[in-house]
Order: sequence, then C-alpha cells, then structure tokens
Amino acid sequence: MASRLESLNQWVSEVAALTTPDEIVWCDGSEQQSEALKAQMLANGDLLELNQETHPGCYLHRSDPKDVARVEHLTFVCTSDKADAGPNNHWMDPAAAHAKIDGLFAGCMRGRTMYVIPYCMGPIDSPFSRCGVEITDSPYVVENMRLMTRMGTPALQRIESEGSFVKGLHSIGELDPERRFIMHFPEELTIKSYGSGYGGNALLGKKCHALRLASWQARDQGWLAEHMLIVGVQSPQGDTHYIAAAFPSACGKTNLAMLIPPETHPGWKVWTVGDDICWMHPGKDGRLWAINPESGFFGVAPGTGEKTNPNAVAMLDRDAIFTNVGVTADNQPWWEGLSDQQPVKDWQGRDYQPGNGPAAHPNARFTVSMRQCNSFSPEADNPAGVPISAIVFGGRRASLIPLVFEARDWAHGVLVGASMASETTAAATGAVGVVRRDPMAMKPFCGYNFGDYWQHWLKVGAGLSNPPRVFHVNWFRKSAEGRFMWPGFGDNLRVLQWMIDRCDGRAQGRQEPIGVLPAEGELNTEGLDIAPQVLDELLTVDSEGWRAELEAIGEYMAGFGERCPPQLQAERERTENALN
Ligand code: SAT
Ligand code: MN
Repeated sequence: MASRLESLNQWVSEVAALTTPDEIVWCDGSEQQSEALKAQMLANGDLLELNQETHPGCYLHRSDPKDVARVEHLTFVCTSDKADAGPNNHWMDPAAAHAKIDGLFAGCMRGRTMYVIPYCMGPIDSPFSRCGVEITDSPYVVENMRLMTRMGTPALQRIESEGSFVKGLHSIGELDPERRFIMHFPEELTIKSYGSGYGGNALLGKKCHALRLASWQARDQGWLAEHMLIVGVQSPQGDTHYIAAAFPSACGKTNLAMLIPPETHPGWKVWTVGDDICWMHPGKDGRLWAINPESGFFGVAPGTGEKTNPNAVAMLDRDAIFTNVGVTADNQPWWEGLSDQQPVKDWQGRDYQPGNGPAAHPNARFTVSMRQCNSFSPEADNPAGVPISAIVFGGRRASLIPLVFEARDWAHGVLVGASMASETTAAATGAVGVVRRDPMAMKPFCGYNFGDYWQHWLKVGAGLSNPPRVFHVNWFRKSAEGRFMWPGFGDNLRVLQWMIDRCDGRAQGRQEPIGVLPAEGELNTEGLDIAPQVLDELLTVDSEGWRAELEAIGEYMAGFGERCPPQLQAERERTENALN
C-alpha cells in the first residue's frame, strides 16, 4: 500500500492488473528520485547530455519522428450524450472508448516500470487548485511533470485529505500513430492516453486536465479554465495591472508573458504569472481572480532568441529539458532564431543539412521551471490568485483584424472571443497556415460543447460587478508585400499600455462599429519606427471586409444550433447593424 487513500491504491492496482508492469514506482518529487531517473534515461538514450559547462543540468530528448505534436484528430471527448461534447470535439461513446483503449493498454507495460505521479495544478494551498494522479510508463513524462506541476509528496497529501483526484492513465505504447488515442471522460474525471510521448498528448496535467477536464468542472462550479497567459504590467508609478491573454498554441503567449519593455519605457516592468493556462474565479469583490495551474513552461523553442524573448534565453542555460532541438559542434542546444552559431546535428540526430529542413523541429520545445525566469512573479504562488483587469483575445491574421480594439462590454467580449480565428501552427499535426475559427483559443481544448461554453462565459460575466475589460489584438498583420506591419515583441507593451489607460479612464478611445479603437495619439508610438500610414492602416476598420467576416461568424455559430446562446447572435447582429 503506497497511499492512505484506499480509492487511489485501488485504482493503481487495477491499472497494474491491466498493464502488467514489472515494477511500480510512486513519485515523491524529490531531487534524489529525479537524479536516479535522469541517470537511467542517460543510460538508455531517452536523454542525451548537453554541454554541461555552458548548460549545467540541461538534457536533450529526441522524440520518435512520427510523434512531434498534439494529434487533434485522435483526441476524443467521451460524454454519455454526444451533444455535450459538441461539434467542436471528436466524440466516442464512453463504453466503446474504454473498451477500445483498454484493449491497447492490456499488457502494455510488461518489461517496463509504471510511475504513479501525484500532482497539484495550482499552488498547493490554494482553494482554486485541483489535483490529479498520472500513471505513466515514460520516465521522460515524469521529469517533465516534475517541472510543469507541483508534483510529489505535498500533492499526494492534499489528494489524501480531499479524497478525490483526476485519474490520468498514459502509456507510450509502441509510439505507433496507428495505435494512438487521447481520450477524455469528463463525467468520470478520467483521461486515457495511449501511443504518444509528446507534450499535451502525454503530460496529462496540461491540456487534458487543466483545460479539457477543468473547463467541464469549471462550468459546473462557476469558474473559467482558459488557454491564457497571465502577466502583471507594472507602470513607473508602481501600480500593477494583471492581464490574461488567449492566443492559439505557438502564437507568442510565452513571448508576451515574458515581455521586456522597450527602451522608450523606463520604469515599466512585466511580471510573468503564467504563459499557457489560466483558471479564473469570481471574487467577493466582483472581479475575476486568476491562478496559473502550472509551475513550468513548455515553450516553443524555434524563434526564441535574444531579440524576441531575452528572458526565455536567460532561463534556458541551466536545468532544462529540450525536446527535438538541434545541437552545435560543442553540444549546446540550438534552434532557428537562437543565435548565429551553426548546428551540426538536427532534431533527428542526423548531420545537419539544410536540404533536410530546419535543424530544430518547428514544434521543438523547452521544459523549465517558471522559477528560473527573471520576470517570474511571486504572485504565481499566491493562493488567492491575482485580480484580472483585462482579458485579451488574439490570433494570427494576415489581414482585416486591427492591431487592437476593445469590446463594448462583457457580452460583446464573449462574441469577440467566440469569433476568434487564427492561422494554424506546428503545435498540432496537420496543415500549417490555414485560417480556422479558434474561439477563445480553445478549439483543441474545450472539454464540452462550445455553445454551452459561450453560455457559461455570459453567465460568469453577468455575475461580476467589476468584470475585466475585453480586448482583441492582432500582432500578425501583413502588408501587400507580405511583411509584418507591427514590430511586435517588446513593442506590444505599447498596446498593453493603451489597455491600462482604458481601464484607468485615461484613454477616451474612438467608437467604431466593431468596438473601441485607440483615438488619434492615444497609442504611445514614441521612439517607434513605424510609418504613419502603416499605423493608420493597422487601426482602420474595413467595413466591407468586416461585413463578410460577421457573416462567416454567423454561419460558424449557427453550426452549434440551439446550443449557441441567442444573446451571442444578438451581439453579432448589433455589430452588423452598426456597420450598415
Ligand atoms: O503540446 S502542448 O499541447 O502541450 C503545447 C501546445 O500546443 O500549446
Ligand atoms: Mn498552449
């Protein structure tokens, strides 16, 4: 017996009977256990040592080349009523799903060790945190979970006193894409994942628990589980506003979360509370209070460099796991956009040849504790969370969508979030660069019917006496020549500054049919190298284009039938009428 909680021991025994591992190890989160696991992985090639002089405690993992991203087409939400999963999810009948995946799990851990990982999503002492146990046969998953969650003995103690937990069963199986499923049973608070060792497919605390299952729990319990970064923006006067921002995977959440203010902004400081997931609860003061359920970053490596994200580069020189990056001649990790050094090996361990494609896989990742980040906010450990002043939605849109606009009010903000769209990225398998609807950046992560989810958003907002303001941004507008029109990165602070001016009543804004845009002179462009006509274009509302966009949004929402809240269609019509 390894736990004081009988239901946990019982489940571990059942899983062991099904998967028949040689050995069972309970993970306590200790340094000792972690060192032993790493030594074992170094011995069997799961991990490769990187240059320990330049990168102490850093290791490289090369995944199976056919296992490099989330697999949305193999990800299922298994609810007793299909309509509860909604058109936004792949669905399977729960009994059929269990039968199918248990067939794969049968005997799959023979010759392997089964690890039992108790973890807590959120600060151990926060009432907003939720716990789970992941069972896995991948030591790489154990080490990643140790960085990404509060894992081990304190989590187990909380689970034992609460008596309930999310059950996550994972096996890498044969890493065969034909024998791969990521299944969610929200009614049973259970996840079963087979056949992949990569990221969100395998680190079950992240997308599977903290978004798909948590969004379901949040709906029942009156809170929001969202795909958002959380930052504190401190002004030279010393006041800090917390902002939560939703962008699809690989659209710059990590960069925005660690933003370094431009030289024109002395005295400004950005604090990182989280870079991917945000749980928000209505507070007694009528505001939304947010925690980051994670304790580490699983960030996209390519494109991360001194210019784009110096804070990330600085935190990656020690105690980090790199997955599918290249290496230099002196065995340092390398990816496109990092430095002028040349790679000698690519992500598959082949001699680097440009003809083979990039040295790092486009979805190559780093895993690191958030405590290593220079901009880490101690508020990330605050059990009460941080109060949210603004919610920001955004996607990659080459045309139409202005640099920034503010929704009229909460209900309009829900429409703005629900009608988000973005070009697809390498974070999931499939075509890259195709514009698709990605409401609240939750398309791959909402554990239930989007119609119900939008209704829940409306309900939560209606109960807030002091709701956050809601904005939409687009850092990715391109000129006719295909060049980005907005410099982005540190200069995005200028846009956040305008939002804070709106929150504090310093900026009047300009009323437009789609919402409120910065009035002439309100966006701080001091020292910014941008042509006035480019800025104009970034802040223009193209009525013609928007009419077409609203029509497409209407069609998209109609796909959710009766479950789509009439209030949302009404908001859409309001905008449409204003445009006409
Ligand atoms: O692979 S993950 O789902 O963890 C990363 C992402 O897509 O955001
Ligand atoms: Mn993400």
